Amino acid sequence: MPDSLPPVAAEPVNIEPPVSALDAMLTPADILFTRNNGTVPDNLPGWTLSVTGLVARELALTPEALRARFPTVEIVSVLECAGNNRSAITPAVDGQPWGPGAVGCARWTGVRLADVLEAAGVSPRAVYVGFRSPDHVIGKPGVEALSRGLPLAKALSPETLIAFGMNGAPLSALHGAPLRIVAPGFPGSAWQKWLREIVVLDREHDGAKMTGLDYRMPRHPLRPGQDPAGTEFDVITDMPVKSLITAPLEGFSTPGPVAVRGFAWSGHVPLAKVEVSADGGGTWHPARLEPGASPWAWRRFTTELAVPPGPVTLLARATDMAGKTQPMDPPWNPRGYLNNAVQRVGGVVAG
Ligand SMILES: Nc1nc2c(c(=O)[nH]1)N[C@H]1C(S)=C(S)[C@@H](COP(=O)(O)O)O[C@H]1N2
Ligand SMILES: [Mo]
Repeated sequence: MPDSLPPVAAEPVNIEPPVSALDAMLTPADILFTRNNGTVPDNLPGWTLSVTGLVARELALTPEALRARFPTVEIVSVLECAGNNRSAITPAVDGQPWGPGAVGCARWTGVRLADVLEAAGVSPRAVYVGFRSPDHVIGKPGVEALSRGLPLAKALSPETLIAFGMNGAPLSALHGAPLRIVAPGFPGSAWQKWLREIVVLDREHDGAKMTGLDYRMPRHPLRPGQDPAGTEFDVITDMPVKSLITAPLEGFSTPGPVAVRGFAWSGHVPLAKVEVSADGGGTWHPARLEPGASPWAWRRFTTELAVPPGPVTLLARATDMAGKTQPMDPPWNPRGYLNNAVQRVGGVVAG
């Protein structure tokens, strides 16, 4: 990774770019945030992907055999960590203290997970697929770092890939080479990297970080700071509507009118609109919304705001087709997931 992207924690490797680096339709591989719950497996010889569990025919495929056997598809999709912008949540919560940059959008190349599952012959009893990888907890060889999965319906959905490429190049080690899951609309945690095993199951997978408070949301809202004991949690299966102002940047100084731009995206419910405010949310102005490269890609928004000279805070608010909109303040939960609160960018309009 470039020296310009400082790790927010030394070990495991977790790296977040500044918002200024995210102002591109496709996020370059060395700019995209990286999240690793344990070690980063690299250059492992003789990689084989196995498909086992409730299948008619078990499969064992090298990455080359996978590419030769199934059609190659490409999809542009946002990848966002469920904990993106967790650091803005109060009272503070445990977890990687991400700012707003644990998100990006890339072109992913791979094969459909559905095609591979079809070749294996999924049993009618199957409801879930589990994933396994060789990364382990730092200092604890043999202890799985992360073993996530997908509901069968999402595993069979055409946008869900086993990817080997990103932005036209082979996947890098940090982004999951040789094979990773791409699950558009799901949180980054479901995008299993260094994929080596797919297990077809008749119940929700219970691998590392599938249970307890990990990547799960309370079924009913909690008060900020509330003890979650006795609360039921569900695996996160959809990402909320959200926007990111990429220009101007915090601390800007510019003459008016102020040109505002950024990106907006949502999970499984398509995006409807983006609005921008320069008066703390009193009035909202519609932004132009450009088409996305795919239904799963982020979309550029732009607008110019006539703002009187002086200090100003810019806000952007996206709304999805179901009418859900970004809240003004972060919703609280014990691990600080799914913070899609309206972002605030402060600066000065010169007279
Ligand atoms: N095997 C494995 N896969 C993983 C992880 C991990 O720790 N181990 N982290 C997950 C999480 S929490 C996120 S947000 C994404 C990040 O993908 P990236 O590093 O390519 O940005 O990978 C996911 N896949
Ligand atoms: Mo994540």
